[in-house]
Amino acid sequence: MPHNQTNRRIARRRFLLVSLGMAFAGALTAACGDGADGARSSSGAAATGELEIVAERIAFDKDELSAPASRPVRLTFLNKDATLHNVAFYRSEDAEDEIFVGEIFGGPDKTIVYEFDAPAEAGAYFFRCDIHPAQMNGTFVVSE
Ligand SMILES: [Cu+2]
Repeated sequence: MPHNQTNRRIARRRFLLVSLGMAFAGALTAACGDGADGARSSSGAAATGELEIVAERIAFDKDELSAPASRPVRLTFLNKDATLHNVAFYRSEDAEDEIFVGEIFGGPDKTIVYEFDAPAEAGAYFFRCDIHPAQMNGTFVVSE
């Protein structure tokens, strides 16, 4: 009967979804396993697009941030200064074409989490603090 067939199809699809979900969880676990020793490269790069940066005395603690193309980026930004800062990403140093402009906020010792998608094209992009562009800037490296 057609009705039974439909039910079977739905059941099958559900099974597929569950399988995919488990594969995804497995991939996440594997990715976390890579950083289990707590060691991070100076670029803050991780397979998941998890990044960290700190502002202190009108300077960032790193001049390079790396993320995989087209993946969500989650940047945890700690502002140790009372001064207003942000992290803003642009396609080039002229800062005309924005990728993501983070909210400007003041510390001291306050954290904000920025979430955005990395560009689809691999390459070297640009980031800066919009308040102190000359002192606080770096390269945003997007890899395949
Ligand atoms: Cu700043």
